[in-house]
Amino acid sequence: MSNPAQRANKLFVQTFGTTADDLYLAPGRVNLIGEHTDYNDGFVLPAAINFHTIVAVKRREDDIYRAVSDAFPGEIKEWAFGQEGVMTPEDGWVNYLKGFTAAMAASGLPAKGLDIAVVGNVPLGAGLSSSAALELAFGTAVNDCSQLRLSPLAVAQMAQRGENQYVGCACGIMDQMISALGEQDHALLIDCEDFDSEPVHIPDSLILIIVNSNVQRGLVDSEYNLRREQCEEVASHFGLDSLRHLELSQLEAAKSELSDVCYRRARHVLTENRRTQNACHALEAGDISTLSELMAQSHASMRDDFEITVPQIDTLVEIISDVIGPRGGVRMTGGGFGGCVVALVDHELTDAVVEAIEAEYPKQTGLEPTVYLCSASDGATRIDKEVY
Ligand code: GAF
Repeated sequence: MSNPAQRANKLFVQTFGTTADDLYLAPGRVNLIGEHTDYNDGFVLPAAINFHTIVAVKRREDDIYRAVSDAFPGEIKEWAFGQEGVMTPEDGWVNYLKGFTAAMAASGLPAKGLDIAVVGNVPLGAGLSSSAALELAFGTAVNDCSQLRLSPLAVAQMAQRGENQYVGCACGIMDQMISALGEQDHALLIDCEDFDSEPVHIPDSLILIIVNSNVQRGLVDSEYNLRREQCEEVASHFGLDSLRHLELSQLEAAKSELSDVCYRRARHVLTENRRTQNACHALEAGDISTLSELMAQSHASMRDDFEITVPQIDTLVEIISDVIGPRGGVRMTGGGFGGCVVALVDHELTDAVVEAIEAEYPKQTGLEPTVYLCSASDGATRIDKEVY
C-alpha cells in the first residue's frame, strides 16, 4: 500500500483497534541557500518538499499520549502530558513528540491526550528534516485537537523549543518554520531575527533536484553545537547578541583578535547572509546565472570557512556543476557532514544531470547516490483522510 494516508489509517486501526478521527501532514525541507545563519538571527531561503510525515490521531478524554510509528509497528510509546520524564537518545523518534508536549506544558498551555500513528516518506538521516516534519505534523494535530488556536509560526516555535530544551539539539528555527509555512512552488525567505517571511516564486523553468550522498553522517550534533558556540564567541567578542548586525569590515578589522577558526566561521555567516538576500533577488528576477554563482560561493564558504562539507559531497557538487554550468545552481544543503546536495536546474537538463550523477558518483566515491526529483510543497495542515 503506497498511499501514506491509507498506511497511517491502517496502522492506527491495527494498533488501537479503532479508526482515527483525523490526519495531519507536514513536509520535510530543503534549504536553497542560507546555511547555519538561522541561529545567528540571519536569513535563510528554504522550500518545503513533497515528502511528508503523516499522523493519524484520535482525541482522548484524559491527558495520556500513546504513539506508534510504522518504523516500529507494535511498539507503543506512552506518556502523560507534562510528565515526559528524562529523554534519552535510545528513545529515538518519540522524543520529538514528547519535546513538543513538554514545551507546551512549560509554557502553561493545556492539552488533551491523543492516540497517534505516524507514517512518512521523508528520507531519514538525510538532512531533509524528517524530525521537523514529525514535530510539525504532531504539533499541528495537538494545536487543532485541543483548540489552542496557535498560529503556524507559534507551533513552529514550540517545536523548536521542544527540540532545544528537551531533545538536546541547539537547532535554529528554519526547519520548523518552513515545515509550518511552506507554499507550493515557492521558497520562503525567512528573516530569523524577527521571524518575518516572504514567499519567493521558483520559476517554472527550474526543477528541484536533491541528491543524497548516502555518506554515513557522524558527529553531526556535536559539530553542529560547536559551530554554534564558535559563532556565539565571535558575537560576544563584539558585545553583540548575534552575528546579524556585525559588518564584514568590523570583522576584518578585528581579525588578529580572533582565532583563525572563529574568524572564518563568522566570515561564512556574514557573507552567507548577503548571498541569501542576493539569491532571493536573482530568483525573483529569473537571473539563473547569478543564482548559480551565489550557490557556488555558498558551497565554497561551507567547505573552506565553515568546514561542514565532506569530500563525497564536494565531489557530487562538482559532478552536477560541470553539467549545469550557469543554467542552474548546486550546493550542499542542511546541517552538513554528509546528507544531501540541492540543485535548482533548468528542466531540460534533468536527464543529463541524473545520468552524470549515476555514472560518476559511484566511480569516484564508491557510494550509490539517491536522486529525488522534487517540487516545493505547502506546509503543515490537516488533511481530508478520504481524499488524500
Ligand atoms: C539544521 C538545523 F536544524 C537548522 O536550524 C539549521 O541551522 C541548519 O541545520 C543549517 O542551516 O537543519
